[in-house]
Amino acid sequence: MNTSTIAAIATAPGQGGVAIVRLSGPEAERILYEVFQPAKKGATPPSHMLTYGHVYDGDSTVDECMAVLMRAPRSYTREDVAEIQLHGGGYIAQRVLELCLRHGAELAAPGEFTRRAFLNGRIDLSQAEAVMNLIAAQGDQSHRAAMRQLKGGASSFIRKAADELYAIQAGVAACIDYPEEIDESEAAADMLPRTEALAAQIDSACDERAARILQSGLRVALCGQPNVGKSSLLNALLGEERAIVTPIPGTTRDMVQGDLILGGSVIHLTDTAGLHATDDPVEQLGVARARRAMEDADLVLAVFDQSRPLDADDRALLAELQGRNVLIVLNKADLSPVLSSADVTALLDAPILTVSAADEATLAPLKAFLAEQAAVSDNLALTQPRHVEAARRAARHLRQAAETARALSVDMASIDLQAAQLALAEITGDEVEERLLDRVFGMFCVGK
Ligand SMILES: Nc1nc2c(ncn2[C@@H]2O[C@H](COP(=O)(O)OP(=O)(O)O)[C@@H](O)[C@H]2O)c(=O)[nH]1
Ligand SMILES: [Mg+2]
Repeated sequence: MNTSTIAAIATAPGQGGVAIVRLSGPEAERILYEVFQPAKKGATPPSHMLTYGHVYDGDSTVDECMAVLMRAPRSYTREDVAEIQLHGGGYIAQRVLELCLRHGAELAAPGEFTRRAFLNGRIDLSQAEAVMNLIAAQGDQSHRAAMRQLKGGASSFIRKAADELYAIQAGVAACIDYPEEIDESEAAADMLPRTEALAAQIDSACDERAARILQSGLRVALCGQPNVGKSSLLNALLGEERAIVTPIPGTTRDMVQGDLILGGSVIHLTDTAGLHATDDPVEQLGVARARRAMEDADLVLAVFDQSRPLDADDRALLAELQGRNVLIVLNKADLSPVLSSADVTALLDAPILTVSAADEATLAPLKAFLAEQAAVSDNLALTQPRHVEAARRAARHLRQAAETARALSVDMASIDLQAAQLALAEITGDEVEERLLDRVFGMFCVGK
């Protein structure tokens, strides 16, 4: 149990309608009524009742405000929690926070309220992370995934897997403890298929690509020769003049990036300098960055000017894109065509769309394609990179256990089974080290 009472400003910095100072811990009630006086004199207000009053600092009135006390365990942290709703603005909130500290509260660390909710058993670790994901969500898709996780979607999948693993472990333990009653081959016949099936089930709940898209959006790189209209396309998709567009080849030297939301998913677009031989040292750096962006991308938009024939650089680009996830975009559809779809798809087997960056209407199929690429199944059990990594590790240990049981003996497999169990427990936080908690909660904002 925590004995300290923590305080922080829970609202974002800057001016707004309301700013909230939040307290949690055994002294929350005392500190609240040291700094806040209800307008209605008499008995202290009941728990969970929003009350009108003032914050005073000695004789001076700091603000007119509302405050609420939520007594344990019916609160976010399961401790006594108090919130003071002040007029928005940095100065008042900072001054009220300082008053709370002067009366004995300690400044909260990032994520410390949620960390207490976890340590006090109100939520598990994957749900705590869901809180952070909800705050960070930029689109409907990542919001839905975070909400599923907060409701315990990942936890219930992992708990079921852990239960099955306990049952397998119990079988192995029985074989070790009662060698006369349970013979080795009998134990193996039960343990092997169940272990392998569990590994397969865990693997199928993992999707690194989906987890990454939910976390940071679909990464799309615009590649192609100078002057084909990459920057124009970026601007047209973003609906703003983000990148500089000129008829002069080599205008874009550095990478220009922008996010847009399509079908509820975040699309992270990177415009590049394009790949071509150049003597200009600045352009060379731009080309190197373009290549890196292309390698990091989930999807490459290979842009061509359909009013020009393919040249050697175009062919080199198409060769380089072999084996990647590519959409070929033939731009400048408003000009008379020289290049046909077949000319390009003969060199690279990839989907193809014809557009004009200058004509909004032609971009609809491109937007639909991007939205489809970024869509993630709503049925995925694990949608967070940390969870997917731990689950993959658990599945590896399970397959290792099966291998050991086959090659050596069933009892030798118990070490790998235990390692798998620990990897699963990391996800829900049933088995956690302080260091893991520091890593998870360190990413939160202060006041949550
Ligand atoms: N006619 C026509 N011109 C375009 C189109 N898209 C881009 N351009 C022009 O092509 C030139 C190069 O465009 P830019 O976006 O800078 O190409 P980038 O070098 O690939 O980034 C500019 O003069 C644009 O106005 C298009 O769809 N149709
Ligand atoms: Mg450009």
